[in-house]
Amino acid sequence: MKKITKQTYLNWYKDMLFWRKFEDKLASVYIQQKVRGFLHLYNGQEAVLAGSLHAMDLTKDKMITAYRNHVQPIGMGEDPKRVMAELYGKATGTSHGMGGSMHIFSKEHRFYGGHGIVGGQIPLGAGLAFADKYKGNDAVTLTFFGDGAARQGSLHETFNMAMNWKLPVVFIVEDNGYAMGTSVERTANHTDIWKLGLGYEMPCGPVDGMNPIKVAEAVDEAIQRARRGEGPTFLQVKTYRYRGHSMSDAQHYRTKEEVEEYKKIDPITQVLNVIKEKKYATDKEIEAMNQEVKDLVKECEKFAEESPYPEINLLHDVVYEQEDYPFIK
Ligand SMILES: Cc1ncc(C[n+]2csc(CCOP(=O)(O)OP(=O)(O)O)c2C)c(N)n1
Ligand SMILES: [Mg+2]
Repeated sequence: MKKITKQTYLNWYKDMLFWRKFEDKLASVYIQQKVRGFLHLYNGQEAVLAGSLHAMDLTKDKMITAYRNHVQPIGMGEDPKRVMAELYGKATGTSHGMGGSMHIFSKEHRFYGGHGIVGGQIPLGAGLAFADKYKGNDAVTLTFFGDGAARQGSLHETFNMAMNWKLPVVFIVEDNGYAMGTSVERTANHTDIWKLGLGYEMPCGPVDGMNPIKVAEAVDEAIQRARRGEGPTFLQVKTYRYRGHSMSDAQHYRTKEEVEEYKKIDPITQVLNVIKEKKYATDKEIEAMNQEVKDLVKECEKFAEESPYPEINLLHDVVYEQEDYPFIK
């Protein structure tokens, strides 16, 4: 694995803080109805992404996830201004403003969405990996999904085929404890989701998802296994989301105390504590990073605010059309 250095910690701090503040901004402009539709935020889960990105080769590896998908493309290299503009429904967005919150996509940076159908991306992730294996590309696909999605039947069909064909894919369940308001405890007779891999003899296990180092180590091992041609791995990464499922969630299913407990092991605080302990940055340098993050979020907001809406004619460009389609007159 790439060494975890002082620079890694500083990058993790700045990136995770930016992702969090970027989404805090989204929450506030959502209330002002500048962003419409659904909005599922990632606050609290940042270490899963930070650790995974550290283990990936960003020149070739791929990523696919569900609808909690605003910061992953940024991590993969997409311009955050374009992501913010997409959420505003503006023409400068990643899909010209026609996808919106749940459908961020960046083929250029190998980020394949952004999927609203729970678990829909599990077979798609295996499909991306199949294509790479078929074409002889040395790439691995990281397929993320939630604890709720892990209970979809398509997971089993996908796991079977992925193991049978030894596809270069890493399946990562981001277990944030809840599927909307339904806790993991309520949907199965045990909470060790990683054990679903055992039935397929797929290497699998649990991971501490509040610590980017733990995530990086586990994902690195899985990626190396896939690169050696030994097939998939299934990781249950235990994490937590601080905000509601989506913006309209009264959160009656959990206590404030529970949220506060997780904030004590917040990934950003954990990384900042190491930076302070090891004197990787002075208070002044940390303050400068905080300011840089604030400025960048502002820049994204300004870009989205000032961008135009797409031309109405663009709508026709994204509708499938085939003149000789045989089934309609
Ligand atoms: C097939 C399908 N069923 C139901 C829904 C409604 N739905 C949207 S999100 C969600 C919960 C999924 O929870 P989880 O997989 O744990 O992901 P998280 O939101 O926690 O990231 C449900 C049931 C849906 N979008 N698609
Ligand atoms: Mg969940």
